[in-house]
Amino acid sequence: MLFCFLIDSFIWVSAWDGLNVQADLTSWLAPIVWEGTFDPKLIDSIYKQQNITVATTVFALGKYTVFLQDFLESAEQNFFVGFRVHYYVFSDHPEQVPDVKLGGERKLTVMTVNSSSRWQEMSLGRMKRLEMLIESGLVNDADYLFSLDVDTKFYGRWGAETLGDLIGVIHAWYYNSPCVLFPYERRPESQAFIPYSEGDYYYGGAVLGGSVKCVYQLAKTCREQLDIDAAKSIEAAWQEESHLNKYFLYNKPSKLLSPEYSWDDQKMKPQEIKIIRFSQVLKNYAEVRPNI
Ligand code: UD2
Repeated sequence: MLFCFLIDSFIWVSAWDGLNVQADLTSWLAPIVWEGTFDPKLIDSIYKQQNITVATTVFALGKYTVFLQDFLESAEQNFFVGFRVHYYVFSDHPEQVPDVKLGGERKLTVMTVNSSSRWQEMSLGRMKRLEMLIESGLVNDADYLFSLDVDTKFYGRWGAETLGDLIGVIHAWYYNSPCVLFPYERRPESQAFIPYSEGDYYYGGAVLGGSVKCVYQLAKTCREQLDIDAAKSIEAAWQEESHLNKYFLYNKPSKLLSPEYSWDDQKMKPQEIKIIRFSQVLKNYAEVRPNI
């Protein structure tokens, strides 16, 4: 177990008794899902008996609609195959949402939203839209809800092993870093502030999920915190990802997904990562974002 603390403004990292980057339980006894920790057929069959529906939101605003085709096609090959899945695609260019052939019992609803001139707003507006989607009652038929980045692709199975009340993913770039190096928001003026003395995991903003009730609480709280920051003209270091990290620090996820579930195509696969299931694709930021 790793503890970080500050003494006389020096940062010490103690109890470095083997930072086990591949532990499969957290210190609050939540499972961390790695290849080899579950039986895919068994776990799918358990949830299939429950006849569940998985809602999945994805946001494609501005030029990010170019990522939709690969995202949806690869999801159809890998994401909850054989389950009832309902995609909600939020876009300011609904006409650019590709017509991807979906498997039986899978559907897609396009949600038209207003454009924005700043990519940061498109990214952090997701919490508010998630909150509103749940309040609208549209996802009442769903048991679980995921929100995923669109500039991504599925490369491997993603199934019922990822289900639980509150789900976060460990960020691919920080799963083997000490917590003092996590890019949490460090300014006390922000609601996302986390002092150097605290922290356990750094979670990626590309994936969040859980029961509809728990995701609602998360989205609502993060939106409220984002609004307080906005009123003070503060934007957290990593926008809503910073607020998500704050939320998960005090509202622990009931299950964590290993970085297999949110890799980055820019990052070489080290030996300890057995499989990459979902990954951020390479993108030319200058080409796809409306501002720097
Ligand atoms: C990181 C996070 C991302 C988010 C962001 C906040 C990972 C892998 N990614 O990615 O989840 O927390 O930091 O700064 O942890 N979007 C649009 N149109 C735009 C810009 C963004 O639709 O013009 C949406 C889209 O769904 C995209 C998401 O917002 O996937 C996040 O934006 P990003 O992928 O450009 O952010 P990035 O790569 O810095």
